[in-house]
Amino acid sequence: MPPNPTPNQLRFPSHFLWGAATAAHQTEGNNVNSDWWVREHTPGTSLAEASGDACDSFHRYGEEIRLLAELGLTTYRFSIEWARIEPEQGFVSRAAIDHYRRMVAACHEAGLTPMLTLHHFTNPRWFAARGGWQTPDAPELFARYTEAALPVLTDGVAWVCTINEPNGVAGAVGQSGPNLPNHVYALPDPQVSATLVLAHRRSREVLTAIPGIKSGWAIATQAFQPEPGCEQIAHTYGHPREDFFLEAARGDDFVGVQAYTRTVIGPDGPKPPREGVETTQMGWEYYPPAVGDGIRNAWKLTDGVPVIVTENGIATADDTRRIAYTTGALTAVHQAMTDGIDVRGYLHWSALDNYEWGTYHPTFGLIAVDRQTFTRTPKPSAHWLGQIARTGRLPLDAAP
Ligand code: GCO
Repeated sequence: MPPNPTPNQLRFPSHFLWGAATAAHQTEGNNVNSDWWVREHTPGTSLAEASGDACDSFHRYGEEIRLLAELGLTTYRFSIEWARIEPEQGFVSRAAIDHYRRMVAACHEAGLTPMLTLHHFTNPRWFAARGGWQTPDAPELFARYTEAALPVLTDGVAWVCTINEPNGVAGAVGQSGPNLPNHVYALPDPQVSATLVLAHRRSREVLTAIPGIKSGWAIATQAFQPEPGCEQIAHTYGHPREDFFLEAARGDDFVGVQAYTRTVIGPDGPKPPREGVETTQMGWEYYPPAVGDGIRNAWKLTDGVPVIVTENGIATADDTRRIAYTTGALTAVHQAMTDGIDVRGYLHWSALDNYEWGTYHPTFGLIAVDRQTFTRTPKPSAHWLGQIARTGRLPLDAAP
């Protein structure tokens, strides 16, 4: 770690990846062959809004890629959509492959390092209709999709995330629904958790055969913090929801940590945010150090696999809180690195205000998107993070 220039700044290494992240379904628009599109349009759906055109990134990806590079960021994490690449089982769309190859090329032209996610929550309709992750051959089908996507990945993509938040994917099958309180993380279905681990491994077998690709998966870390005497309760609660998936990342090239808030565990399990604490548009406690907890848990449970923060951010309409939150989060990242943890990068969630799985209300973006014209407008936080990326120095004057 380079020494800190002044007490009011923290310095990051020059090779550190600085970026922002999105996911296909949340930004592309008209993802009509996906199970989420079906869910959004099923009569009586519990979702408040459908994704519709989203940010029209399917056509306008070049704008955000150019903007992120101009801001000073060096890395763009986005996902490619299985439902577009394989809209019917066994039919691989060359046009979709070409589309994603153009996105990778646009990143290279702009000087951005692309990180690609193969699966970010959405499935092709046909995959969902035949049982999704509950079928024993799902890992095989996912491996075949990984093979189909290789022409995109072999265009110079160094970082590949197989599955985004498998703990969320398995949780959605295990225990979910509108009645689950906001502070309770859904309990994954153990069978689905095991299937996802197999899918991740089969996909990595395909990827590790390609020189130059580093692969891993990205886990939702939840900073379970036991009250005194509640350590065992926290372990029992946290293991199937987080630790199981981090343990499965042992031996991977990297592990993605995604962190937003913490969950305090009392004698009766998870507790809602205390009365009066600041919460975000998601109803989550404003807690910037959460990412530090996630990094430390990942490092410990993987026996030292390099960490990349693949998502971290805040849903807020007040961009000054985004800067304050991110200052706190990056301070925690820096502290983990000072303590000897190998953290390779920080990718903010999200590059754009986008579709938050049922609603456009929470705004996570560094860049605002006009819902009528699709005009992209960087917020002050985007310029602020870009400046940190350019200089490798985090100013502490906006400390939370
Ligand atoms: C997730 C996803 C993102 C979300 C983000 C904010 O964690 O659910 O990876 O798609 O938009 O986390 O909730």
